[in-house]
Amino acid sequence: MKTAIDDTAARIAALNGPDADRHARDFAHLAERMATRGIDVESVLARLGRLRIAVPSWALGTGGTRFGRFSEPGEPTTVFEKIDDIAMLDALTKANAEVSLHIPWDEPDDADALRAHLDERGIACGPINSNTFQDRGRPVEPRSSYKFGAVSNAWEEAQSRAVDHMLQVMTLGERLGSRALTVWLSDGSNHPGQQNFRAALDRTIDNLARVYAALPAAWLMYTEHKPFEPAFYSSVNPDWGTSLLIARALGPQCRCLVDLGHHLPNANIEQIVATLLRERRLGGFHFNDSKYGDDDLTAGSVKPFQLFLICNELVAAAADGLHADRAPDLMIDASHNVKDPMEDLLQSTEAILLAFAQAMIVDRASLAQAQAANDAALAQECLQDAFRSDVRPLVREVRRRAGGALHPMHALRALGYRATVASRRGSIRATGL
Ligand code: PSV
Ligand code: MN
Repeated sequence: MKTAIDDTAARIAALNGPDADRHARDFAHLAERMATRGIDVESVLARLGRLRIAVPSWALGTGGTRFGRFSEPGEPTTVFEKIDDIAMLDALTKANAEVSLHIPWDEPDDADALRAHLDERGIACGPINSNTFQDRGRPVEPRSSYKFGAVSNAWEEAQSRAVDHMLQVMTLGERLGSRALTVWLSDGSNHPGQQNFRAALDRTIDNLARVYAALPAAWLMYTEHKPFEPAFYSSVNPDWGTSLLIARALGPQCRCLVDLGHHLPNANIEQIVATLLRERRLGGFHFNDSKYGDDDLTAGSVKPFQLFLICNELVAAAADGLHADRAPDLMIDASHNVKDPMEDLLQSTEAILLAFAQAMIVDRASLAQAQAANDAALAQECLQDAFRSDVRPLVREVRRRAGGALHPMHALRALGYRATVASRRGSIRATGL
């Protein structure tokens, strides 16, 4: 089934052609400026080239709201087709060779066949997500339903069902080559008094400990916090502090996952990230952006400076040797209501790479000196200088050398990928989340 991306590399190279000279000039100019400032351009390019941004399997179809959903022609309907789409994204960006699967949304009938497909397409299985927030329309005994929560539910039947599911997801993940389980819980309450807060947290930790006990040695478990939705009065893991508390209670293989949309308004996410890094408990990210709540918008589209400041903490921590054993996993968690999901994922990937590139050219020695001297203006200047730099030539150069596209989104359109898959897959589909 190697149809759509067979001759992609040659076509991408051809599409790069008309802009090659201009890019070469832009890159040479930037490289020269960086060299005069004592920045090792090749080292920045190498570090940028190592970044891998996982694509969530649930974001390849159009998202939607409870008010409606408007599907795109040629949306993938199977996990195999989703992997094909990710392979195309990676052919363009050379930074997306990883999928984060959501189970049972993308549960394969045949795990070995999916593993073979992943290998053939060159896509790794990143952190795998358990889903204990939907009964998925199948008949369930009331006491086993997730209606009143999963691991925190007052009823043991629901708790056990959730634990069994997470164990099964780990078994599947092992067969697919994953090395981490991401646990986001919708558990919480909608009414004051509905839930005994302390007992709910006790049950959550006790049940997650059952899952943790089965973690393979090379695996990590990630706890993802979120303040509200779908529970609108309280969530059992509402904030980074509780997430850290759970991770600590479980053990060293448990770390916290930060979804940028899972914070109350104006939270200082970069400081949260720095604190989790300090504690060696930052497992990974779900990158997206938001204006009002958990909007799941394109990464960096609303608050690019925040994204840069977060990447700045990551780059600084890496320079200080934190998490040298295993860098935090970088994943996108977005939902596309009006855009072609693939185009949106390319835009998120671009924004994340640009923010990292900016963070990598921060003059850290000057910043440290300014901080030590309590020189607030100079410290801010160090960050602004990097943030206001146009680092697009760096990101493009990394891609060009790897055989990717100078302009991924335009290349995707020029390749006619969506039309090609629409003719094969059909034009009106109703998948998505
Ligand atoms: C919840 O809002 C979340 O951020 C979790 O990561 C879920 O797994 C994902 O979105 C999809 O619902
Ligand atoms: Mn998330």
